[in-house]
Amino acid sequence: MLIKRPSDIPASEVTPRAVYLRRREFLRAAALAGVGAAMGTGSLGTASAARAGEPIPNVRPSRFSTDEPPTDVDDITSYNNFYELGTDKSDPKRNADQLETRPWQVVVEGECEAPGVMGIEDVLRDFPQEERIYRLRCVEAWAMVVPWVGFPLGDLLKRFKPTSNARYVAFETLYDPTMLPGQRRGVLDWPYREGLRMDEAMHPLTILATGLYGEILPNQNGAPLRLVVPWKYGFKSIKSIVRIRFTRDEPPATWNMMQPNEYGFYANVNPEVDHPRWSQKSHRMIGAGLFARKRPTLKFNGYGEQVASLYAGMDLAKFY
Ligand SMILES: Nc1nc2c(c(=O)[nH]1)N[C@H]1C(S)=C(S)[C@@H](COP(=O)(O)O)O[C@H]1N2
Ligand SMILES: [Mo]
Repeated sequence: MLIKRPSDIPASEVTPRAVYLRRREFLRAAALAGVGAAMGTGSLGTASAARAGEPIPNVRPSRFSTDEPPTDVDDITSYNNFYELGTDKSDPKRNADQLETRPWQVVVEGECEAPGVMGIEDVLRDFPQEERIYRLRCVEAWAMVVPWVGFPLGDLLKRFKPTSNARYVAFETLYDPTMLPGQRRGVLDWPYREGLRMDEAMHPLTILATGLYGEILPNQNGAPLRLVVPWKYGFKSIKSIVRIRFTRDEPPATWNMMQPNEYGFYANVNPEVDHPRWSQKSHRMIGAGLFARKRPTLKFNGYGEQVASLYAGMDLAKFY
C-alpha cells in the first residue's frame, strides 16, 4: 500500500538533495526492471569498515513508504533528540564523533528459546535492507519525513524464538559515559530504555533502521541500529540499541518513568489526547520555515488503517 500524504502539502515545500532524487529514480527503475538482485554486493568493501555516510548496497524500495517529500538531509542530521549526546537539538551532531559504533553487538535475551548476540555487520548482511520513508512525529509537536533504510524488527526477533511468555519487548541504548558525554550527567535515568507490546514489535511497519538517505546511519540519528515505530511519538524510537529482551511484564520506559503523566507507555500519535503542556492537534514541519502553516496531526500519524486494530477496545485517553 502507498501511505498518502495529506493533499495540502505542496511538494516544493521541502527540497531533498538532487543526489537523493537521482538515487530514488534509480531504485524505482531497478525495482520495475527487477534487477535489484543483480546490482552487485561489492560496494560496501570490507563490511567491517562501514561508517556513517557509506552507501548501503541493494536497498529496495518499500510499498509502506509515504509519498511525502523527504526533509532535507541537513535538517534530519542537525536537529536531533539524543540526550546521550547533549540536550540541545544541535548537540548530537556536534558530539557525534565521540560515539564509536564499530565493533557493535546487540544482545537478545529473556523469554526466548534461542538467546544470543548479533554483530551489526551480520545484521546488515542477513536482513534485506529496505527504504522506508516515514514521518517522524515528535511529542514536541514537530515532524520530519525521513527516508530510513532498515528492515522489519519482527524478522530479527523471530530468529531468537520468543516463547509464549514473551508479551513485551524491552530495548536498551548503550551505556558508556566515555563515548556518550550526556551520560556524565543525571538528566535521564541511564541507560535510555523503551518497550513495545509483542504485537506492536511484530507489526510489519515497525523497523530497525541502519541508515538514512541510502547511507549508513549518522551517529546523531542513533547509529548503528535504532528502532522506528512510525505511528508512535519519536521518543519510542530508541537509538543505538545494545540489548533487546523479551519480557512477561510491561518493561520500564525512560520518559514514562520520568514524567508518567506526560509520556505514556503506548505514546501513539493522537491529536485527541493533548500533552499536559501543549496541544497534539497539529505540528510544524522541520525545514519548512518559521512562517509555514502548521499541519494537522493525524491519528496514529496517518497509519490508522494499518495499526488501529492493535488497540481495539482500549481507551486511548487512558492508555496514552
Ligand atoms: N537513546 C535515545 N534514543 C532516543 C532519544 C534519546 O534521547 N536517546 N530521543 C528520542 C526522541 S524524543 C526523538 S523525537 C527521536 C529523534 O530522532 P532523530 O534525532 O533521528 O530525529 O529519537 C528518540 N530516541
Ligand atoms: Mo521526541
